[in-house]
Amino acid sequence: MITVRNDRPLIMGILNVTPDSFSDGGRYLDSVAALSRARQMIAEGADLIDVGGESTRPGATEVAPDEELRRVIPVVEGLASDGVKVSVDTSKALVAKECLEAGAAMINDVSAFSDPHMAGVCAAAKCAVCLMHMQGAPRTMQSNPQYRDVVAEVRELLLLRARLAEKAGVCKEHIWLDPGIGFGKTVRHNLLLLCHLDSLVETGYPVMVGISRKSFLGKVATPDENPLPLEERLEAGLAAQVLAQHNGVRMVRTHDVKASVRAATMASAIISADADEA
Ligand code: HH2
Repeated sequence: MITVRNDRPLIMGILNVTPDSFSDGGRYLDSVAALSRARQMIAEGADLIDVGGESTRPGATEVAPDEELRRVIPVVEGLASDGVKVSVDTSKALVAKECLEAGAAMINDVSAFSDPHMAGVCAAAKCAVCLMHMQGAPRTMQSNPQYRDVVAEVRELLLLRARLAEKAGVCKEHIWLDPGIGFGKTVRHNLLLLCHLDSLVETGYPVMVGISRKSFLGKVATPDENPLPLEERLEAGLAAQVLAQHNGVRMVRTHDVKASVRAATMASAIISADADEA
């Protein structure tokens, strides 16, 4: 069971067991290195670890289920046996099923249950689920994303998928929504979604967000026309994270656990200062 924290948003540490993820691709392909990275993130304060065996970065190509399983299962088993809460970043029901049997507590689906078997698998396992919004598919999603009203459309699609999940037997309390920053969105779409997170929070489902190291940070926070490289995006990411927290987000997906925990704890102390006084 993944339960929200009252003191600060949950911090989900990212662990990509892939050769091609945009930030940590190729670093944790070996399960010993992956487990050691996960344990480091837990020591830094991560509440759960999101294990991914398929990159969803713009332009990424699909991975066969067997290969995805070969990458993630040893890591899921290792972490679950340590008592760590594990989420698996997958859009395939087959992969989700085996990971849940291996001890995963959450399925993080960037396609919001596009696989028709996913809802049934998650309902049977009584696991937490994240339904994330994406326009198009990773290979082409950044070519020319268009919306009439990005905030309303993202909310509409996620609510539809959440209701379908509930109909298939997933408990309402287990469903998280995520606007999918960078998934078929321009810089302006990302900013609008972050500015209007309340429109998702109002739905009553807990909301999570993944901002960490994404390219829009480098495009917005640069002092000139050259986007900031990956390793220079931390401050911009933390600013966005803190505002997301202020707007009601209950979980943050991040590569930089130590910094995210500290920023969230500080923001939380300010947000709740009046309540603490009473
Ligand atoms: N972003 C990425 C992957 N999974 N899941 C959710 N719920 N929200 C996100 O914003 C999100 C996600 C992309 O980041 P990353 O895992 O670092 O890269 P890659 O997809 O290349 O593995």
